[in-house]
Amino acid sequence: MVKRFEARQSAADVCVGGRSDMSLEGLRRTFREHVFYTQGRFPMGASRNDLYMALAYTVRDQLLHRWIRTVEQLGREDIKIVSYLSAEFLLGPHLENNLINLGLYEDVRRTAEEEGLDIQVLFDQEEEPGLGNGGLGRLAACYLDSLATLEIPAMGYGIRYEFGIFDQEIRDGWQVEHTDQWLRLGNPWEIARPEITYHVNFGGRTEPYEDEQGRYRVRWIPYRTVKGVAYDTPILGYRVNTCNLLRLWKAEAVESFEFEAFNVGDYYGAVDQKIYSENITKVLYPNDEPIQGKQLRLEQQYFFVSCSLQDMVRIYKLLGGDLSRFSSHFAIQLNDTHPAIGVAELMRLLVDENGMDWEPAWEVTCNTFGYTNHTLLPEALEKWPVDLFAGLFPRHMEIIYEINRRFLDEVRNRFPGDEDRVARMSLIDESGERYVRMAHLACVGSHAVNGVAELHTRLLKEEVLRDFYEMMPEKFNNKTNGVTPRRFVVLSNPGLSRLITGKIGETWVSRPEELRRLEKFVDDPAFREEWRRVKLENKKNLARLIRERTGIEVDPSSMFDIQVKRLHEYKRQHLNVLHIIALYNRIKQDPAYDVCPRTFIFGGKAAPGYFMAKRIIKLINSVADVVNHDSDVNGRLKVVFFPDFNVKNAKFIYPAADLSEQISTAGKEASGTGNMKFSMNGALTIGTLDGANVEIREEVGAENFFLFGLTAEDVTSLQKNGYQPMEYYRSNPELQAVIERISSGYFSNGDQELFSPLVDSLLFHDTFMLLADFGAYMDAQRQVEEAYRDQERWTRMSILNVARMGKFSSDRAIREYCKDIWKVEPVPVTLE
Ligand code: Z57
Repeated sequence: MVKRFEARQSAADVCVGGRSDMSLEGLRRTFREHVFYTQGRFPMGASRNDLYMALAYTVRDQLLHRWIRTVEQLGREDIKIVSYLSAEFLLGPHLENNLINLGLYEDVRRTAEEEGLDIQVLFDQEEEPGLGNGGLGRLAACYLDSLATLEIPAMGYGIRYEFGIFDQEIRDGWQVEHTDQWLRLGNPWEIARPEITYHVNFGGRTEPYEDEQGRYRVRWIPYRTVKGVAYDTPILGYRVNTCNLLRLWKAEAVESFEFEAFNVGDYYGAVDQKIYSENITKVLYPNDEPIQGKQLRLEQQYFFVSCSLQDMVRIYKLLGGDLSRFSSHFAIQLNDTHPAIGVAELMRLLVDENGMDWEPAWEVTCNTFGYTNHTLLPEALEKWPVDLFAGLFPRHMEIIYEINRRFLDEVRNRFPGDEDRVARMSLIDESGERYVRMAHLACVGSHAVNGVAELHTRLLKEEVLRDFYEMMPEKFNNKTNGVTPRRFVVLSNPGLSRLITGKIGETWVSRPEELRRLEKFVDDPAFREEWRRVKLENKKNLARLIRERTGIEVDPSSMFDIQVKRLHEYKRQHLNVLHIIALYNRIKQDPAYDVCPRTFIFGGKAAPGYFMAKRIIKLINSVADVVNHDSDVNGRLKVVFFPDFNVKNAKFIYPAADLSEQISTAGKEASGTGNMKFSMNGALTIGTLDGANVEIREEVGAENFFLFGLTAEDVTSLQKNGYQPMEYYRSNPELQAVIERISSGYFSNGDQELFSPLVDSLLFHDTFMLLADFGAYMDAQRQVEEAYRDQERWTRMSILNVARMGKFSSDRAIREYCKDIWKVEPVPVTLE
């Protein structure tokens, strides 16, 4: 496959090319060496994977110098390091992203071409590390990208799941899950650090004792011990030398000679122990929302948090630091409550393991932690049964009781006689079975608490964390989410990136406020023409992929109306389906009905145990089967469920969208980040006043956004006054006809049972108020249609969306975290 080699310097592409510190000839030589020395192949015998691996190692070599220089900086005592603790990091493929950030994309593409290789084929070979479920995990990945780009010394800490989020197949319209095997062919992006290990304890009991100074102390006598091993992945910033580190922990059994001491001669006991230990990091829980009381999940959380905190304490001690000043060297962010046990663990490390007194240790702890909340759904707030918690972590349980005792004293001081408030705020829920409330622990143990969009933060203050806000308002702040324009525009949408760069230069990639300069071109018909050409090209690419993955033919000149995100009732994919059926009914009633040709595209995974979500997937596919083959429709409407939506596929989906569906029940979606990815790629949004939609609409202008539906306040008051979905049903004949289509069995070969759980839930409960919003949604869709028919108008709106989305860069979000919460400054890295 490798044909010829001549050194030739390529002209740097304006957008994805750029400078490099290696000649083309050097790249070519390194690549060939990796084919031979790393993969053990002659060029002719190299498989596609060998070639991918060789290229990945070639690129990784380019990162290492920067990485080592960055890690050296982390060892300076005069700098402060951000530690981002997250149970999920949904990184997506590394190769293309690293090439863009290095500025080597164009050089490497040409070098590959000269070797007779299509670089896209090599990109395709990379299995993405799917170490996350959805928004929360992807946000963590965007934040790592921005931290490095802004030259902030930072570490990500998490779990090296052997099996990430499952692969989704659609079989007969149903979701079928397959275990992910991202490590099967090896992972060239990680470096194992077998010498960086920590012991993590579980179970057992505690015991008081007196130390040398005669002070009262407690020691933990655990029942079992697991070893955590570090695996490091370099995270390079965009066109900078900062290359931070993502450290993921793998669980292993402690060395066998050590547990021989525990279980004398019990070989099979030792084998069981080994299997049991390695279980901890086997698999990601595939649930985007709550996981009820699964012991292994709690073990995962403590496992990675304990390893990470021990690592920070070790690094800090290497600097000769005095632990009372720990918080001036580390700012730790808790990505949701999953790592919140860290508050108790840091206290244990400081007090039990390092002999600090409680009060100074508590001050260090509070100054170190910040907590980000990501949900308003009450059922998603994590809590653990006290028995389970105390059984696994007897010492942490005691520490939490002590934190609680002191905290509730303060509450009583501030609000004398208000025992209801004390019960509401307690770290322990004692209203029935006793639970540890992780969000309360996180709030009390952090100096900063933030929501992820303005509306979300306001609702946190008013509802979910209201008591905490009343007592400590100074802790609360908003940090509206953002996404990285590197992956979601430059990498995903090279056509649009080139068009933009041709007009305003390439600085927008790091400073997307500059996209505003596109506004002055909205009146240029030639520019609008170009803009449409780019979109059409992206739609053709997606159409090709849809044909490959589903066999469905879609028309790239139809409106691409897309909803991709985890399947959840609050996100209301089924409201979108109701609209499709309504249009279908209009056509059936009058085949001459002038419908705007549309392709409805859905994608997203359902938690394997989430019955309703899986039924919604089946409904989408059943409606697709009927609509796509109906001769009255005659191809004017197409419905597609794109299987296995993930970061890799997302690259083809966001850039191809005309319309972005952001239709959650107001007050339920904390922020949303897909909404930002769509709009940055020139899609217009149809959406509710929920999460960051509110701010997107403010930025792009109300006239460039299709708003509909109840407000969060409307939702609350409707609920309070006894919401009756039947009233909406009775007063809307079109809605009745839509529901009738489903319940009659029209989409299920006459089976009236298949969708009855969905229909009944809508008619009799409708927790997420689809029926209340149906009419408004239909009206807004009518406006969408009208706007789309006027392509010049639509293009203007699309351009203005892109031009005004600068705020939603994760760089802006990270700058705010740095200034308001972490108090950290950039530390540029030099290579010499
Ligand atoms: C998750 O992906 C999110 C919240 C959660 O509590 C869990 Br668990 C997983 C999402 C929110 O639903 C989105 O609205 C938000 O944009 C995202 O987190 C990032 O903040």
